[in-house]
Amino acid sequence: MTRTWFAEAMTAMAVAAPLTASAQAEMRAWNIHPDGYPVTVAMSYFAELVQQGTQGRLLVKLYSNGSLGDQPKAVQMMKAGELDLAEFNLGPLSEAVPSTKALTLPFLFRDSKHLFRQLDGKLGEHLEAKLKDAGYVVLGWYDGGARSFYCVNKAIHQPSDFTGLRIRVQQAETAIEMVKLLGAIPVVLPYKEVGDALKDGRIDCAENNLPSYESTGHFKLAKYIYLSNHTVSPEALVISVKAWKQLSGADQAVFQDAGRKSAAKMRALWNQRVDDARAATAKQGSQFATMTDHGPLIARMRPLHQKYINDPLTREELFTILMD
Ligand code: BDP
Repeated sequence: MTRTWFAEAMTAMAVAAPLTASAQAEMRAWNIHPDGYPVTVAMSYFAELVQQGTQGRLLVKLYSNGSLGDQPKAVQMMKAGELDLAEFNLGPLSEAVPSTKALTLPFLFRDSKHLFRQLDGKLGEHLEAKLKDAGYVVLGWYDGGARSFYCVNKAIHQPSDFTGLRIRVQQAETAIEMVKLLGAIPVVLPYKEVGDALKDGRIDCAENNLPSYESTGHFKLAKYIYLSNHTVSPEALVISVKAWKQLSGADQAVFQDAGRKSAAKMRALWNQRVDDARAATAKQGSQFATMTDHGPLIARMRPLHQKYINDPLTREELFTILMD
């Protein structure tokens, strides 16, 4: 695949003449979710705001539903200059930016409110600087939801029920370690393969937030859900530093403003979507077990928490969060 139309247009303009009022460039944006999902709605809104704010000079074309591939593929494409923007989950993204791993630890944030109180302040600025060094400019922090486990054949009620289960996780060290500490077997799989793996028995369980549990149809395959809410971490709307540098200062301001507004929209849509997903899946047979005592599960995570407290790359972030 060649570089994006945007990159070509910008390079040509730099050589030829300043950007004229009528010149138009298209930017490519990646997203894993389907139409109607809060992330997709918010990204479409972002695209609209960019188009308005640049008087139609810059168009953001949204490739949703993972039509360009999974997140690891999108990361590669962004590096190669084949993608300009994306909405990334921090789990896999943090593999490229280790200091952001702190935010992907299980049982760190109580809920999204707790998360965003931190992320919309100094901690967010700090992480944004790290992500920028790694090639990503954060335009908005989206809600990644609270993730819980769901299984095909077995209802989970307590930590010992996890023993020996094969659980799909994202390509993220903290998720892999978490599952090991539960006495289960982590199976790393791309998001789009989880449904088939639940069907053909490659995995017994997966973990995700309720809107994804519903939108992927996993609820039809794995009806036993254990509301552990173990991970509450963000997702980020990012633009590659490469594309960012090709924007004028005025256009960068348009993108930043559009990013902020799209994040506000996404977060506003999210909680309702969680409630709706729970009601819809329960109606179709999903069985929800609530975790009454978080203590035993948190106790199992101690080595993981300890590791990140000891690691100079994540210690500062963790202390900032824990002191809140
Ligand atoms: C969803 C996230 C998406 C991840 C997916 C996963 O929104 O970015 O790719 O989980 O588990 O909740 O891979």
